[in-house]
Amino acid sequence: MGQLVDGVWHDTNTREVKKDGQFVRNASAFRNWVTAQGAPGPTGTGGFKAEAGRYHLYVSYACPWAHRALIYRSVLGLDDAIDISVVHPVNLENGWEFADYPGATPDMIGDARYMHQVYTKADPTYSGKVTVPVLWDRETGSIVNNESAEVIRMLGGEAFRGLAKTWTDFLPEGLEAEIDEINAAVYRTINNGVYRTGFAQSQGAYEKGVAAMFDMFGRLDQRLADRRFLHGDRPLESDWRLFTTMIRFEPVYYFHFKCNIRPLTDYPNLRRHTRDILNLPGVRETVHMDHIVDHYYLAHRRINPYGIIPAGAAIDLDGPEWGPIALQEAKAC
Ligand SMILES: N[C@@H](CCC(=O)N[C@@H](CS)C(=O)NCC(=O)O)C(=O)O
Repeated sequence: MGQLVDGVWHDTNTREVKKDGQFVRNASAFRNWVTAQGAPGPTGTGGFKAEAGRYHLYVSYACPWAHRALIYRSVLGLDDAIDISVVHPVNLENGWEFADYPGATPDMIGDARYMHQVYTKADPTYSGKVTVPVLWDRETGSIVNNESAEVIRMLGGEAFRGLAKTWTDFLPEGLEAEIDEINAAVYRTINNGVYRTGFAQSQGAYEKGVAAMFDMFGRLDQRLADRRFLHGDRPLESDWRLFTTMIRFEPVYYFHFKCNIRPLTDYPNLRRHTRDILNLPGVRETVHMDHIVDHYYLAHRRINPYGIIPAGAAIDLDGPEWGPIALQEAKAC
């Protein structure tokens, strides 16, 4: 995982570890907003009017942050309005790459071989990480935004409402504060918590991360005991944000990031929530387990140097006994 420095790619590790071994994620760099008439949004500059066919999403099917944007595009019916390019799941010394892999695509906008070339097209002197998702604007030939939390607020907001075939409000008035509060706690302990745990470089930082995560699992499991989704009977923004991490938990984070204080089966309501979301219209087709498993186990060479994929990572998402296949086989013995 390298980075760009003044527009030049360097295969050096990004510095996101503090002295005490704690992983701290850097903020995303492009923060403009697409709005109904092109007026400036909460951050960045204006000029990005919502129009069908104008915007493009660069994603990895492996990535939980990009998965948020893919889910909004699919569930809201924005697939005709916004097209996508999908990178190869295994990002090594050149970062994300457009290369042959089932489901991956070439760069559908330009002819970039690497995602870092998309960033330097937007800003030839860009310095920083080269991440997905990226919301690209064909008209200005630049990146609108590369922060998934904001990309989904745009896709689910008023700007794209007229372009969405099956628009639903995932951020209803009156619930914004509650949603923001849950989002922040889930981000800290779970969405980013799995990385904080997995990329920790000290025992203390790891233990802090994993304890906070499982404490949150307990709280969410309780919250979901008497309601189907986090805020009631239909999924809202915080449900989607929780889902993209939880669907990766059993195949990946449990083993790879050592998030293993207890199995997820000890949190039946939380696990049921993940499964319920998976079965909602438009969701299953956004989940590509081959990309997910190959990305984490084959690309993170610092924490899995030989690229061994644990046997328990094979998950049956479609059968009635949803869950790790090895566990089902063990039960059957
Ligand atoms: N805060 C960003 C994070 C995006 C992110 O870190 N994406 C990962 C993939 S899961 C990435 O592209 N990493 C490449 C790198 O760090 O070099 C967001 O939510 O959009």
